[in-house]
Amino acid sequence: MLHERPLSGLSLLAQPFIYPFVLAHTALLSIDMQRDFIEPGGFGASLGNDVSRLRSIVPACQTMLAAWRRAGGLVVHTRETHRADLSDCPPAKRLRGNPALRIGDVGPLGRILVAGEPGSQIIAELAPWPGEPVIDKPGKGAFHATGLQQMLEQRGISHLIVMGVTTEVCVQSTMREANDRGYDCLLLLDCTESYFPQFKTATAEMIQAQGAIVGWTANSTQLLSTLAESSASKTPI
Ligand code: C5J
Repeated sequence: MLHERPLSGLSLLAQPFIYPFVLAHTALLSIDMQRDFIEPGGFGASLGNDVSRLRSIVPACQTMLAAWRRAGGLVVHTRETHRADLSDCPPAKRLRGNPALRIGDVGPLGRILVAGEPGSQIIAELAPWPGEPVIDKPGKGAFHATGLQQMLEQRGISHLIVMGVTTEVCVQSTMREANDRGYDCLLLLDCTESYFPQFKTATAEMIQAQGAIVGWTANSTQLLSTLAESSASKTPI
């Protein structure tokens, strides 16, 4: 089958310049595409946000996931969740937000941001496939207090292509953590969203400014083209 052949030495048109990567050393990181952020009744909605903004990226994320899986690339998912006893949720985090519905309180999607509750699940359209790593994280950044770095090291991953929500919180925090650890990161702009459009724009600008000081940005169509061209060039005539 085509996808069993490793695709190597790929590159895509990105900002501020070309992003080179090797498929076998690159993971697609899908951040916090959970009901708690995307559906009414969850954490995001409890903070007064319009969650429909986040749902708008789901079709692009689905297309990207399908193409990446078809190419044989590693997909890693994250979820922002806390233990049922909230022992991994610092009071400094819990006591901010909406005093009427805090992390751990029971809302329409179960206990807010608690592992195993309906709200903590990744939405069905972007659900992990069996065998794909899922990182439960108590922080905004996916490296804080998780085994993500060790898992990526074990798999020889040096590059992260990032999608998910929200752009300026968990996505940007994770990219900054990854950048400091030496990963080359690219953010897929049409596969990430914020409750605040101006925050998404600002995040995209600050990531790729100053010669990719945090990383690269591109639309998923660029990555889809790269994967399609690479696949076509390997098809026997
Ligand atoms: C937030 C996240 N926004 N996943 N979490 O609190 O971005």
